[in-house]
Amino acid sequence: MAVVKLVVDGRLVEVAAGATLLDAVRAAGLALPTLCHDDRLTTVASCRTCLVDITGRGPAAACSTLAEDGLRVAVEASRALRRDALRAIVAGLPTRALDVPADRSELARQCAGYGVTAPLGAVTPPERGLDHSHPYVKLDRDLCIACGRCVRACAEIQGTFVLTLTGRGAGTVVAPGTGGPWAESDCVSCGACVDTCPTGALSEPGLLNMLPIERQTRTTCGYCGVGCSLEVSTRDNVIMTVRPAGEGSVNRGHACVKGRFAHGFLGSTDRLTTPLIRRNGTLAPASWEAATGYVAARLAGIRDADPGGFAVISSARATNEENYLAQKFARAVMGTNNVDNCARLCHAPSAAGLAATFGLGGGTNAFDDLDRCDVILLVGANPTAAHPVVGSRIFQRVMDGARLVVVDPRRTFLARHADVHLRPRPGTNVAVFNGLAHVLVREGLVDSAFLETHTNGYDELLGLLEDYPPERVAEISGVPAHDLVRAAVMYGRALVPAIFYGLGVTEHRHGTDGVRTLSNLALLRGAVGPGTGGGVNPLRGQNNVQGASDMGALPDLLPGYQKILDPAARTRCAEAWRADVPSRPGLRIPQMFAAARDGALQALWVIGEDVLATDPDSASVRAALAACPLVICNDLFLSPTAAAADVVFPVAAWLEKNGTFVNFDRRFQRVRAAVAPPAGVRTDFAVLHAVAAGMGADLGCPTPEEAMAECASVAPLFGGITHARLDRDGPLHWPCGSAVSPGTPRLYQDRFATPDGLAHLAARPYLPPGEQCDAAYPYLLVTGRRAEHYNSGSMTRRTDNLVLLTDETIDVGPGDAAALGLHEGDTVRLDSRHGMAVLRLRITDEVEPGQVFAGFHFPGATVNSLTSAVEDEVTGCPEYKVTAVRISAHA
Ligand SMILES: Nc1nc2c(c(=O)[nH]1)N[C@H]1C(S)=C(S)[C@@H](COP(=O)(O)OP(=O)(O)OC[C@H]3O[C@@H](n4cnc5c(=O)[nH]c(N)nc54)[C@H](O)[C@@H]3O)O[C@H]1N2
Ligand SMILES: Nc1nc2c(c(=O)[nH]1)N[C@H]1C(S)=C(S)[C@@H](COP(=O)(O)OP(=O)(O)OC[C@H]3O[C@@H](n4cnc5c(=O)[nH]c(N)nc54)[C@H](O)[C@@H]3O)O[C@H]1N2
Ligand code: SF4
Ligand code: SF4
Ligand SMILES: [Mo]
Repeated sequence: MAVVKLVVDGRLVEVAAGATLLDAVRAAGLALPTLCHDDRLTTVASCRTCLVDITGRGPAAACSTLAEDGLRVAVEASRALRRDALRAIVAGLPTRALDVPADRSELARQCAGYGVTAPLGAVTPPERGLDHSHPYVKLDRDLCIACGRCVRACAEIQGTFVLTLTGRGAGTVVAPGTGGPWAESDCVSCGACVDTCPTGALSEPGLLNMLPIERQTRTTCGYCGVGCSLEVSTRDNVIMTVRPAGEGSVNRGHACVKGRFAHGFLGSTDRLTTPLIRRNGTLAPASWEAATGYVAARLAGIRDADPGGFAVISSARATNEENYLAQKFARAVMGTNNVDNCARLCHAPSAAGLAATFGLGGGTNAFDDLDRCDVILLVGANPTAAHPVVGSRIFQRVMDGARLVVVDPRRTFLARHADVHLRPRPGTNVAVFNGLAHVLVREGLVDSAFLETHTNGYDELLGLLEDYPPERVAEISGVPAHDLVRAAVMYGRALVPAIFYGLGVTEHRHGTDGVRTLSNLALLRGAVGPGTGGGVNPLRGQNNVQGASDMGALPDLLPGYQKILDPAARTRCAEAWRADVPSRPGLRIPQMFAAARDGALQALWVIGEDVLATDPDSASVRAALAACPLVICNDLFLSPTAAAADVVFPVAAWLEKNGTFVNFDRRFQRVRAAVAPPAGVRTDFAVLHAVAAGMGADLGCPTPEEAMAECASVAPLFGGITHARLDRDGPLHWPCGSAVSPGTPRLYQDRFATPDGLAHLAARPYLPPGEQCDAAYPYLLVTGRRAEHYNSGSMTRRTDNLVLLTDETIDVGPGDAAALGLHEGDTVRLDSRHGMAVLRLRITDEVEPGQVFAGFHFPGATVNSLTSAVEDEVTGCPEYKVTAVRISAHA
């Protein structure tokens, strides 16, 4: 790379060609005020606070002047230039601008450094007032210096284009482009504008924000699988702000409304703070000793009589260390493999499908590989709502010229910006993927050398693909043949194509076939592993769903995906645990419920999953809980599931505990307690230990750090992962087999991880979904996510996110609504073959005629009483995406 040499305050510095004087000044170890500049944003050079003196040329704005060979730049000697610029800015502001705590205002900080004070006898400028309409983003117009950073952050980081600068001259101020109050704009509450604001004109609510920060804790977001690094500021054990961490983090200084703002649930008045035991039919407070003692005694009886009578659903919301302990409790203390986690409801087909195709059950590439991609194939995922930081990055890539193909029955935000949008009838993915593969072959867009060297199964696949010409695929899926061809050619001709996908692929009767036939496309194109492409990347859901599975909270797999049927793996664990490891695979979540209904399950421990709200066909789940003699539930709140339990343990949330999570691109990251849990509340980790101790068993590893170390000792995939290393070096991608391994952001660079080193193409035919519409149930209901709320909503509904979205709606197209004689806002009743729900009608063109969409974030709306028990034939993942319903006005 070409370098430029120049002199800064007498020191010779070298910077890359194209660097600015600001870069050169920083390279010399010096700093400048940069009030209108943010490295992530377009440069405007309007504030003049970064002026430096170039010998022979005079003053120049460092942020916008290119470094050139031989320049001599004076920084110290030019302080007066910058002080004058700061003075000019301060002169136009009310004096309180300098009272904003320095840790929240770059202006206050720089003025302190340059000795700039509020001018004596300053005339307070005319007041422009506040906009406090929005629950999370507060605007004090009088502190606005019209630097425009917020406007650019909203456009260039978030991609929402809400803001603009209005007015003239000194009266210029930021405002939502719509002109009305902030709350009525399209703002998605990502916080990017607040984070970049250099004066505190934009801030978050809370009186504490008038005070300096007391403590900062770097942790990992506990909502979705992106795993954003967050910097949590606290005072007196209360959270002041949560801000995204910058360089080096997966989120690169961005976050979303959940991780950034939705922490108010921690202090919710209905937080559980004491264990509960059911006595005479009602849950009554009990001491920790009584509750753990009671559970230990009951479980000891089951262990001695019939270990298979116990099952545990471990939590993808909890840490790796807690999941490790939960599966160890099931196996080593209770003697059963009946342990599972919500990956079953979500990406179990990804784990199974990706492992069968490539060898390992995780996504193939690091998220950063997106930067190299020229074509993105986004399938059955709505990251704008569900993984907002990913949604923004994909959108920014598209604005930078990458092509986008979206496969989704709904017209999502990214679908509106796609080059091609394929809208298959829900449940017909396999036909569409086979159709795309057919076109790749027909158009000669396959990488024959890659197929020859790195795959098997090609001939069989070719035979199958003959049955999937675009015209036939159009009949099955409703996707026009010419659109299918355009999409295939776009993907096929890309230099670096990447596939990102979500639950629209997995939550189907043939979800694993969907993952496998989608993976075929990357293989045909040689765009994964030893090829050059962006691979196949599931947008895994929960903060730690990857980790819960990695830790072996699965009925057939030990930590690190070692098969329970493998005697060597069992021996390795048995030696570390000093206990036998049962050899018979255990029950999956749906099988646990079935066993309960059959009277075969004596105790079910549900750690952090609201099965009554989020598992399908709620009526049958309720029957299972009712039939099970002992239901134990760990939760923060009295969720519907906790309310139906016999013992409830009140537990700590992610902001209150220590450990690690694994995010969607296989990154181990540290979780650190920012605040202490409320009095009376313990961690899942402590609860598991206490119950084991009550049974006379020792789970070992008394701290999360030791649990991770023990896991590393039994699971070769994670052999090099320790808390100490994560603290020192930052995140590590698995596989990371030893203390010297740097981790593996991109999998399969030499060969695939299957026994023969080859990737296995899958010849899987299209088979119809489990649910079908008929005259009695004519509409097809798809369920999925809303940006403002998270799964059961237990946390987000206890924050001001509830102001942003107050209830659940059923989304219906304008034509269907008219045909039904229904209007926006009407209360409507949905009936399926399994149950009924009552929702408010929202009319939108996002859904196709004949299809309707609902979230499932408000348990009171009982959306999951509608969904069926149909499941993926390989993994048991529910068919949440296809339910036949009838719609009528609510009486
Ligand atoms: N705000 C928010 N974020 C979340 C969550 C949340 O509840 N709220 N939950 C987290 C969790 S646990 C998960 S797993 C992820 C899920 O993240 P996503 O997978 O993005 O979530 P969904 O909205 O369930 O489904 C994605 C899309 O699949 C489409 N789809 C439905 N059927 C089909 C089909 O047959 N074919 C195709 N191609 N597409 C189809 C739907 O229209 C929908 O737009 O989100 C995580 N992030
Ligand atoms: N109709 C429909 N239903 C779905 C889906 C769909 O697309 N459509 N998606 C499915 C998917 S992908 C998923 S992942 C599931 C998610 O379903 P759940 O896992 O049930 O949902 P959550 O709300 O994430 O969390 C469950 C509970 O964990 C508690 N909790 C949070 N943190 C902790 C913790 O650290 N420890 C403990 N012990 N508890 C904690 C919360 O308060 C909450 O009550 O929903 C599934 N349900
Ligand atoms: S919070 Fe995000 S979406 Fe809203 S105005 Fe600020 S940058 Fe834009
Ligand atoms: S994108 Fe996901 S991980 Fe990042 S802040 Fe939002 S919820 Fe948290
Ligand atoms: Mo999920």
